[in-house]
Amino acid sequence: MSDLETLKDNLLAEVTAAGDEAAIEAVRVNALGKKGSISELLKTLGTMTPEERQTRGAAINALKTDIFAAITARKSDLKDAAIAERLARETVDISLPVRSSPAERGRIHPISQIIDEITAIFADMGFSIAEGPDIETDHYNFTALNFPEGHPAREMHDTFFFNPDANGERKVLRTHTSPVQIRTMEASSPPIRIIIPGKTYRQDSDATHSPMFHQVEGLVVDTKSNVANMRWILEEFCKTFFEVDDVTMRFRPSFFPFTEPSFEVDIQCDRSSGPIVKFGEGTDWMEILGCGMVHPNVLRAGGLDPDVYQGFAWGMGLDRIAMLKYGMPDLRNFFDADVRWMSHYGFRPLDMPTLFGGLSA
Ligand code: 2U9
Repeated sequence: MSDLETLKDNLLAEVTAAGDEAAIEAVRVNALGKKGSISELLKTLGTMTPEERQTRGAAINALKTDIFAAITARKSDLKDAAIAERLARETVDISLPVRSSPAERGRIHPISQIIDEITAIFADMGFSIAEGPDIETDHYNFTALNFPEGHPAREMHDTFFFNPDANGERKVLRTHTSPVQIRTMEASSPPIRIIIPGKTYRQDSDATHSPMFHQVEGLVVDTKSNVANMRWILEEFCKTFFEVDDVTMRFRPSFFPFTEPSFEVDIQCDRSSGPIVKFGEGTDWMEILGCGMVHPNVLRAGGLDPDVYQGFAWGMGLDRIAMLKYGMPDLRNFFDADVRWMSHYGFRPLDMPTLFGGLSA
């Protein structure tokens, strides 16, 4: 047997033995690659006499053609076999139930839901949302809001103070969202209609108080804003928020440094049937917010002339309102990040509160 016939038999045996696509590729490289056995033989063609080239040269080329055809055929068979094997392995049981999507399993925190509900109501009345920093200067948190230096009301807020910076300035965790109203007055001009939902901080912790809590405040500034406008807005808000046709509200005189006159507002309700309070009926009263006409000093601090503009503002703690509306007994659960609590009290992410769809439907 000639050397070419021996080589051909060996290579065909290797082709037959190749069990997968990687193995047949290795056979191809060994035979037909740059330094492959057949390629090396082809290189000798240049050194042959014309007679040799006619016999041995033709035999080498025939060998190359046969081996190339054998490799190509085996490659195709192995590829088909790999696909067939994968199809057999990767079966799908179409009778299995569909796995629920994260959008279906996840829940919206009741506080986020309450904020979405309140912003939907005020957006419908033409209000926009304003935001500001949680870490505030003493100026925006107190001085601009008519809390004079050394005034006892500063102490009433149980403020978290930062250590003084290089200039001796002591920043605070904002004790209310009111600094955002000052920043908005400075940055824009009336008419202003904003609501400010956000986190606020005071040193207080029990079943109904958390050191981080949530507020929504509102501010309207125009040339003729008055207490009657404020009362209408707050009544409309309460009717929509508590999802009742009518509410009876009581405005009691109060004191806040940033408003004059100031009021605390109670809403008539029925507390006789457990933790879920019924609104729009009953003979009990529940305090739900504070409000008042913006103090002239506060308008001035915001860069507005109190002889031209007047405004009204209100503030409401969100955590207690959420507890009341949805019957949650302990505020501390809000911040435990307990999945079981969330799956019970949380809201479905696609059930966005809208006025036309029903707020908490
Ligand atoms: C500016 C001017 C006036 C916001 C107001 C209240 C009354 C109020 C409390 C309710 C419960 C805070 O969460 S709570 O403890 N807030 O009673 N807030 S008037 O008045 C402003 C705000 C900003 C420039």
